[in-house]
Amino acid sequence: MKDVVSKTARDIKSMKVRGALDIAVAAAEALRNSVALGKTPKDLAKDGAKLKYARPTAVSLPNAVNYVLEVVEENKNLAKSDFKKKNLEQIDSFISEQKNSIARIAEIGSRLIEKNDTILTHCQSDTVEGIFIKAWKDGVKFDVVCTETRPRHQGYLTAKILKKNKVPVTLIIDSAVNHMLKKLEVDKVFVGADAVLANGDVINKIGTSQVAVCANSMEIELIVATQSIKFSPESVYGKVIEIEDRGSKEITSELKGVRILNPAFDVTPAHHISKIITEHGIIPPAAAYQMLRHFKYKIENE
Ligand code: RUB
Repeated sequence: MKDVVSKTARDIKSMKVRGALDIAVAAAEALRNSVALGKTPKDLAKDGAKLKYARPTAVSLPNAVNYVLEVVEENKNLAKSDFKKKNLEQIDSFISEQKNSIARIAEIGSRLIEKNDTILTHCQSDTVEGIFIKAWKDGVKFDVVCTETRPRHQGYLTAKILKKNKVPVTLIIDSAVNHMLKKLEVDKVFVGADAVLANGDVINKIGTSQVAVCANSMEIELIVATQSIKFSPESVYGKVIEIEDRGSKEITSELKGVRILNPAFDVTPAHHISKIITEHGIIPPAAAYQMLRHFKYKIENE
C-alpha cells in the first residue's frame, strides 16, 4: 500500500509541494488519508510527527498537523465508525477553510490596490497572487514587478501565473530592488508569510527583509498577506523559529572549498510592515498577539 504520509513529507522536503499554505493543506490531506484508512490515534500521532517538521520554518505545517491531532484527541472516545466519520468531517471543513482563505484574503486585499498602482512582490505566494488576480478581474489597472528570488527562482512562477491571468508583470533580479523601487515609482509592496510572530515580525522568503528596508527608506508601504494558520502560537512563549538552510548546492557546486550559506527565509521586523491582511480582516502588526489569542491551534509548551 502506498505510504501517503511519507510521500507527502518527502514532497514537502524536496519542495515539490511548497508555499506555506500548500504545505499545510498537503499535510492535513495526508492525515485525512490516514484517518480514512482507519488508523488509531497512536498511529495518527506518528504520522503527524513525520510531517510536522518536514520544513522547519513555515509554522502553518505544525499548526495544521496539531489541529488535526487535536480533532483526533477530541473524538478518541467515540465508537470506531463515529470516530472516523467525525474526524473526516472536521478535517474536511478545516481543509476547505484553508483553501477558501485565499479568496477571502483576495476580496479584502484587492480593495487596497488602486488604479495605476505599481506593486512589487517577492517570491511566489498563492495568497498575494490571489489579491492581484482579483483586483485585475475587478477592472483595476495596475502593474506588478516581481523579483527572480534566487536561488530557486520562485519569482518565475509568479511571473508565469500573473501573465496567464493577464496581469501586467515585469521581472527584475533581486539586487535591482532598491534601484527599481525608485525608477518604476513603486507604490506598494505585497508579500506573503511563512510565519507571523506574536510581536508582529514576519518570516518570509529570504530577501523580504531587504526589500522592506528599501521600501521603508522610500516610505513605500509593505503589506503582508497571510492566513491566520501562519501565526506562531509558540512565539508567545519565546520559541525561536528555525530558519531553514537549504545547503550549498542550490547556489553553486562550482566553488569547491568556499563556505556557502543558503538561508531560505528571513525576519522582517514589525516596524517595517504597515498592514497584515488575514482572512479575518486587516490588522496592524501590533495586533498579532490578539490574533493568536483567538486561535484554535494548539500551543505546544503552554
Ligand atoms: C515560499 C514563500 C511564500 C510564503 C507564502 O517559500 O516564502 O512567500 O510561503 O506563500 P518556499 P503562500 O518557496 O521556500 O516554500 O501565500 O502561498 O502560503
